[in-house]
Amino acid sequence: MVALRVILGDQLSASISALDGADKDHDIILMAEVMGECTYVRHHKKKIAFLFSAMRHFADDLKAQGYTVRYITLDDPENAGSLNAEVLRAVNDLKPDRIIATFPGEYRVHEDMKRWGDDAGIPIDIRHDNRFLCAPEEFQSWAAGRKNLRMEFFYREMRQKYNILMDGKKPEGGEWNYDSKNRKSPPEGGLLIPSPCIFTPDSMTQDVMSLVAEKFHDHFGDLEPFYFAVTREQALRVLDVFLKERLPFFGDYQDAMIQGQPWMYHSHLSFYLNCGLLNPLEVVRAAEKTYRDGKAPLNATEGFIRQILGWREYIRGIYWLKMPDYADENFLKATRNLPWLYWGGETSMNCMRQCVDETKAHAYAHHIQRLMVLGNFALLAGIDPKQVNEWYLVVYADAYEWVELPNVSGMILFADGGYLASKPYAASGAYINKMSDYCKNCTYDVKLKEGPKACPFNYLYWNFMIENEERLRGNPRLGFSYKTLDAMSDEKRSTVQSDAQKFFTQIGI
Ligand code: FAD
Ligand code: DLZ
Ligand code: SF4
Repeated sequence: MVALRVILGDQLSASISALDGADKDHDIILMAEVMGECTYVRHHKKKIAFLFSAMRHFADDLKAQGYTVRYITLDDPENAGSLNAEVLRAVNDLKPDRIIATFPGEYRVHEDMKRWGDDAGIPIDIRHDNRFLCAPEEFQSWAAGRKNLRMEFFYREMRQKYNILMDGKKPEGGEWNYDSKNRKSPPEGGLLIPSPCIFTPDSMTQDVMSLVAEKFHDHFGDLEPFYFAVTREQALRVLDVFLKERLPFFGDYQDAMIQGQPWMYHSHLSFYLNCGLLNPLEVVRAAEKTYRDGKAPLNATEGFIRQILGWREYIRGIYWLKMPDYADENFLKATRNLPWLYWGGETSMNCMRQCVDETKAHAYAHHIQRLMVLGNFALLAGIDPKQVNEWYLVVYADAYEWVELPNVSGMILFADGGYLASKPYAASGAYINKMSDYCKNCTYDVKLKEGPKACPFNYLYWNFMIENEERLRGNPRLGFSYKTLDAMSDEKRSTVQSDAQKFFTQIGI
């Protein structure tokens, strides 16, 4: 019996279920760099280089462990261009008896994968992705009968299930959530933020970089300098340095944004978690140990663990629960085009420029930049969810549809009508001014509400409330905003609308 065991680019874990029970003497592992996966959306150059290099290093590790690996490089003259075609080609060449794969991260790939067996004329075994902590079926049972899902309750169950930060049956310290102690504004005198953990590209990464520079020169984003971890050993080093240097301050400055500081006290682990170099449970347990050893406070540790044990699993649960319809949701009927400024076009909005420039340079932006600057703008400007989703999937090195789509359609755009979030995360310039130093260097004035010098977020916020009045007025959490809008004079309302229209014309949407 010979099995063809397929490992995708985001399944780079030695414990991946596709390898369970592998017979090193007979089975063959297939890994393939394919144009189809790089261009179904035109991924950021750094993201492609990162994944190809991590794939090649992982394949070498497997070979060193005695596996037979059929690794197809992008420039292989025989490369058939897609995962489907590479699986078929391998079956034709190697004549295996069956195909074994692990459940993929995207709905479109799962639809294809289900057909691999029939297309090849042999059975296929698609196994659970055991790296996640809540299986899609388990999430479905949790969600059954609930009208609105809220992460907090899901998270508490996950804490108990995995016995993380528990004191017997009670949460450690008596509270489930310490956010009231988190989220400080950046202090006036600045912060001493440690440098990120970076790596010099080895010859394998350099080969990949040349390939990416040649084949994807017209994709968005800077390829160089390249400094990501590309092996498990390096990813473990990033984790270690995070726990020592950044975790203690993670909670305090979780929502802070400082010009020229893309990395802040965040972990920068999403790249490695999402492609399999790190396992979420090992990261969560390592953070808990740091707290138990007295090396990080509870508010920071709980806040960090909640992101992985809570948000990450919850987001994935929603994706598999709601697909494929979720991708077409547009509750607010938003239809404007994504403005060119998201691709690096000129803008006078300093916050947007900083976040786009950092995204272009690093294929990374931290959560609050994605949510409250880039996302808030897309929400207030009424940008078509399809275009916003595509942008987020392209530009971040940690983006796969299972995690990108619910964050974009559910969390920032309220496109699902409130399934994931109880209200839209809409905010005026005051929020950005409170949590960042961007406004100090902006040509707009965050204190002005109208006119050409006013911060666009200020009038876009009210324009958004007016444009969506019919759909949002009934939301109890927006009661205060609609009360304020009701008290607005007709003249003020029309100034808001005309300022917004002028701004949309100016940015070409
Ligand atoms: P940290 O701030 O250090 O957080 C620790 C970990 O928690 C992250 O590595 C991540 O695994 C997890 N996490 C935190 N928040 C979320 C969340 N909302 N959803 C899922 N996991 C979370 N994350 C992605 O991994 N891929 C994406 O494509 C992605 N797209 C996003 C789009 C939008 C509009 C928003 C608002 C958020 C998105 N996120 C995405 C979530 C979050 O912004 C990133 O996980 C985080 O910025 C990654 O940086 P970090 O590793 O330094 O995170
Ligand atoms: C993102 C990505 C890219 C850019 N390239 C490849 C590739 O060439 N080969 C591969 O197996 N996987 C790649 N990936 C990751 C896949 O897109 C990912 O496995 C699916 O989207 C499922 O999550
Ligand atoms: Fe952004 Fe407005 Fe502040 Fe300028 S003034 S940085 S546009 S929030």
